[in-house]
Amino acid sequence: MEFETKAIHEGQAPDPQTGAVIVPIYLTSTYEQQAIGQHKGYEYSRTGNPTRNALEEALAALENGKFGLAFASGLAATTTILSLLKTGDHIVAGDDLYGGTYRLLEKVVKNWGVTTSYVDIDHITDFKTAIRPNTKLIWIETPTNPLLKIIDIAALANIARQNNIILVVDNTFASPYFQRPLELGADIVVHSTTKYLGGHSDIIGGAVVTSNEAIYAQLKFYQNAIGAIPSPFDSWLVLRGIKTLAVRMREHEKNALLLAEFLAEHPQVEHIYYPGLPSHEQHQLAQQQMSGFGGMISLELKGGFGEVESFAAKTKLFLLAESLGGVESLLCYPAKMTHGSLPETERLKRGIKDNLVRLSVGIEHFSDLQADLENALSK
Ligand code: P1T
Repeated sequence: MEFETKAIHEGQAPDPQTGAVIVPIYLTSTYEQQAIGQHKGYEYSRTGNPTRNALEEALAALENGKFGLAFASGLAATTTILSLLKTGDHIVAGDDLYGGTYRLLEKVVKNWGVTTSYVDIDHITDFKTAIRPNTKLIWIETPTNPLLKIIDIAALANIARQNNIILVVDNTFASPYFQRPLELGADIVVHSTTKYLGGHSDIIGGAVVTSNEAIYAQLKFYQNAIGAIPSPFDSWLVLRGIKTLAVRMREHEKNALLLAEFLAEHPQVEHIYYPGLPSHEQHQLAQQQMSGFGGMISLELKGGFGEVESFAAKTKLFLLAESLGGVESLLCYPAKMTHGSLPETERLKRGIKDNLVRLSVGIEHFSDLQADLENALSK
């Protein structure tokens, strides 16, 4: 089955009892048991819920994986994965990643006695050098948040396999429509479903997909034991979002490419980051491992914070807000918003400058979005 068909049908067969074409929202916390120890597969909704199960099946199908798990947020999914580690373990992470993931690693996971080394995403051999005898996990995003760097997943999967290390890829920015890390050798894929999978900026959610049965069994146990699960209603909203993922992603990308080309030529723009532009450092790699370049653009404006402030104040369609991946266009200032939890020195070391702006390009008409940016960039 092709991606578009899976998105509409996998895990979403008509309800056997009523024929309802759409998976019902099972608003129940518990299930009657026929006798002690005898039930219909459901005991308690933290452990399992039919609406969530439908979402989990759909998620697995989209990533071409065997098992899916849904969570209350992207960070809930991340925390559950990181719970696989024990005191004394070590993580190697790409240095460009969501500020909240960095905060979790440095302010929470470090307290468990699990440390993280950050490696420059541009130098894959540095990952090899950073591996220690106690390294258990490699964590990357590609494209990265917010600099949209690309890392060779297959090459990194080889390094991970040779060293018996789990490779986790946060696939939030690409979505499974444009990139499927498990096919390239990653062990676990994680998503903030808040973004493209949900697609309408109306829920917070997370997902994990893997084809490794042992990892799945552990994570399934932790999903129930830790309890960071999504509600049936939120599960249903993500499931509904998924149905239109393919058509939305095509529109996000079409608009983003045109806007990136426009911005690259604009005199007020100092630098542009979009993997779909031939000028992007890893454009060829992006072409190889992704089937499209996505809807995220970052840019550095000529000038500093003052110019960014005025730009953000002038856009009307690009709303100043955290998050991404919804149908509406958003503008974010990473230094103070998504990456505000990084100490300034760490932020600057990673190349997140004071004049960096991130755009989540929505699916409005391109000409309106271009006019909005053109107006905001005018002196
Ligand atoms: O917000 P939450 O659903 O918990 O997802 C966390 C998360 C994980 N991974 C990536 C790549 C992310 O971008 C995020 C959340 N990011 C934003 C809110 C943002 O504006 O970048």
